[in-house]
Amino acid sequence: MEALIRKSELADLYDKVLAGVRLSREDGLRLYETDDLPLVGYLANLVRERMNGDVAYYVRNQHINYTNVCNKLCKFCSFYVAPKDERGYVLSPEDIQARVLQHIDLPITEIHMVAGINPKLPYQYYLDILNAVREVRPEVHIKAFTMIELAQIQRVAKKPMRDVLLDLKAHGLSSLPGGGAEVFSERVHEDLFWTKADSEQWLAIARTAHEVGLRSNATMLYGHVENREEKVDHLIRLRELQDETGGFLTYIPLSFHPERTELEHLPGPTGSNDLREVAVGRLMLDNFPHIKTFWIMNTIEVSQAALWYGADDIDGTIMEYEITRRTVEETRQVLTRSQLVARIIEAGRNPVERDNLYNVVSTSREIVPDTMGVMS
Ligand code: V47
Repeated sequence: MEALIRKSELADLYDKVLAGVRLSREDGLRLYETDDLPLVGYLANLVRERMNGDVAYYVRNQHINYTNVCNKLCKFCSFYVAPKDERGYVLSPEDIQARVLQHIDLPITEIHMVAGINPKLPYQYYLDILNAVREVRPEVHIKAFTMIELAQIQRVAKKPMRDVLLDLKAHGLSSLPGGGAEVFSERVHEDLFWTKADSEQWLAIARTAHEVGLRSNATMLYGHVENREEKVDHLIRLRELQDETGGFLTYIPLSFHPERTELEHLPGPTGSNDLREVAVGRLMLDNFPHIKTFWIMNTIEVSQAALWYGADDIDGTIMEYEITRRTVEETRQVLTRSQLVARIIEAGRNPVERDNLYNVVSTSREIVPDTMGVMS
């Protein structure tokens, strides 16, 4: 293997990776351009194993999307409906409690709560829905509100972002998800999501969150109209902010699903694209502790391979994921703990259940047969 790599076009990157030298913008472009995807994966796996050994993290989590009403009209999104559309919904604090109570018997450690930008919701609503979760499930970590939602929450709060974040924290917010970053490019912003906060604002909100002690994730949505330069730029800007704050936990490349969006004519990413994004993310983001392959978007099959291409986290059990469901009816996308553990073991990795902040919850390899759809 060593001899083969020495003869390859990426030999100099191999030396850098072995020596722990940071990869440059030019290196990032070469990782996207090379045909030798297995070698990119091999390099990413060296970093992955150095940072996280053979562990593949997963979490028992529940997703709740509190409203589908959104005034941002992003071309890549199939989830939203415009304000005044009769299909719009808003979950009340009581509805949210009912959703949480549906799964109260399961040892869920994280609730992931995000939604559209609904201009009708007052500041108090956001505090109330955090309280609502905390009342019925006080021990659970609440990961909620993307930087885009936070920009809206600040708008209705009419307070400095720092104070808003401290309020939300006092009401039970424990970390922030990574959504809403899309691709940090003025060109793509103008084309696909021009009404939404741009890269400067996204990064500024993340900085403030990290400063008040809220850890966050970061994403990049790929496979639509972006180009390689824009993706490398995105990764470098995330890396620079991480150098400053150290507040990012996980990077999650998000595989674009064109179905039922304004970009339905696009083919969307392939499995090879998905693996490359995981690998390039691992190699460029040398200061991010974790890289996640989000199995709902990447499929569990590609995610198994991604565990050898730089990913050390596969996300979770996820009940009812609405953002990229294939049809309106199909909202229930679930793998039980046993199914996730079995898939991780089959992929040759060591399953570790984590909480929101990567504290180890369980290292059990027990696989309980799934009876009648009951989670185990
Ligand atoms: O911000 C929207 C993306 C994001 C589509 O932090 C789409 O642990 C694909 O950020 N095809 C929300 N993606 C999801 C997200 C996330 C998911 C899992 C874990 C975490 C985490 C964060 O989904 C949005 C947007 O970038 N998105 N539409 C689509 N058609």
